Amino acid sequence: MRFIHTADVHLDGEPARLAGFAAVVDAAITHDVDLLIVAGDLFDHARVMQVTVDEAIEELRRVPCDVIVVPGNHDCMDERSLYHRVDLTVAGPQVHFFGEPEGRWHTIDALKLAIWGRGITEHLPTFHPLETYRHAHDEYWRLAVTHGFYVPPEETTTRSSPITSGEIGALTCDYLALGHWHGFLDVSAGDVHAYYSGSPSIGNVDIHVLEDPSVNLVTLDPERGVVVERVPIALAEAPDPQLAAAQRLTAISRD
Ligand SMILES: [Mn+2]
Repeated sequence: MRFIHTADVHLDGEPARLAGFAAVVDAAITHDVDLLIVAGDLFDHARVMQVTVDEAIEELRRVPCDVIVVPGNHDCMDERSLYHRVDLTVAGPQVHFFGEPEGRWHTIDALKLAIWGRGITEHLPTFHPLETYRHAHDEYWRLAVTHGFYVPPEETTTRSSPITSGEIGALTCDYLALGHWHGFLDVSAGDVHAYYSGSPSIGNVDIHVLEDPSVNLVTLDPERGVVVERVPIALAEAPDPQLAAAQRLTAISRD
């Protein structure tokens, strides 16, 4: 069984960001995967225009496999959330949205796969995305999907939605799909393969990480275990370097 993990698409009406998401969907089709995971921040903010929502739904409609979407901090499940007016599941029965405050498990029996997903309800230092994870589904491959700020071993943070290395190592899943950091990053701990995928749009890449857009292609194999490959995605149009630089400046000023 193989899946693609992406995050931090930040759709906001900017063509480069929609192109990034379209390239992710193309990759899911090309690699013929069984599942696509979007680990938060599919949208950039709660006030995106309906045309941007419709473009996202059109892309989700093209996905030929199951799709997991969890909210991030930019599209979090607070009282102003855009998900109170946007139902992504209208794109088709393949779309699974995880809006529950405590998270939930979802199983796909045909793949012997269980997915725990939880989005951000309030982006605060006191909100620990992994806090409500509970072990289940012994007999299946287990994935967890969430969004937050990674804290290495022996370190502490005052940043919002922290995910500590200790919390990752204490999970009982095979792979943890993370969003929030805009570059590829391996944060595996204990027996848990944990990764950030980075953002699929070059225009989103923050000042710390400037790299070609990619997704994580993950294979779950009974003999080889969890195999993670970082694969480049093909943008329909190469991003204009000046525009990309301007977008990076915008991203920095927003931080
Ligand atoms: Mn984020």
